[in-house]
Amino acid sequence: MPNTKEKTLIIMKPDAIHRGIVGEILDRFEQKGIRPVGMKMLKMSDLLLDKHYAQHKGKHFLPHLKKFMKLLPVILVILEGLDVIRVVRSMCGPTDGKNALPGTIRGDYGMSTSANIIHSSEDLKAAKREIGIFFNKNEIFSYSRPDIHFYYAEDEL
Ligand code: FUP
Repeated sequence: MPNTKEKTLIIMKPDAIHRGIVGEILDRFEQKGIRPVGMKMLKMSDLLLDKHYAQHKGKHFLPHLKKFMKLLPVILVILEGLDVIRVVRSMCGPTDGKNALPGTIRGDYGMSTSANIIHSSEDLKAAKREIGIFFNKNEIFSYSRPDIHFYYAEDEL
């Protein structure tokens, strides 16, 4: 059964805020037919970053990455849609902006590995874990767009 309610987390990083491309990034997802169902702006703390980047504990780049992630507030958005985790990752492009193809967010805006504009959850387990770090249940909304039948065929819903 197709799950049009699959959720992923994106984080628009300090470089996205600094460069004023938050609206443009969100626009890409909305145009694609992906729904934002939760959104907040916050300043990252060491506690939040240690939880979020738990799998990178001990890696040489983590101190630099944490410093970068605390430069400015970030914007977190929960996105929802069919196969949204995979689709959003492909729209973001690979980690290093230098390797990301034009047309992807990192490919269009970035030249770096750590200052790479946007984070998106890697898989279902990561999405659930990351959403749980930053959002309470009552901060996640449910609605459908009236044009949903023009984004998905009948047999995909
Ligand atoms: P991604 O899933 O594409 O965000 O990339 P990773 O989970 O591999 O990396 C998580 C974060 O660590 C990214 F923001 C990039 C950063 N990173 C570095 O800064 N240096 C590295 O060598 C690898 C990753």
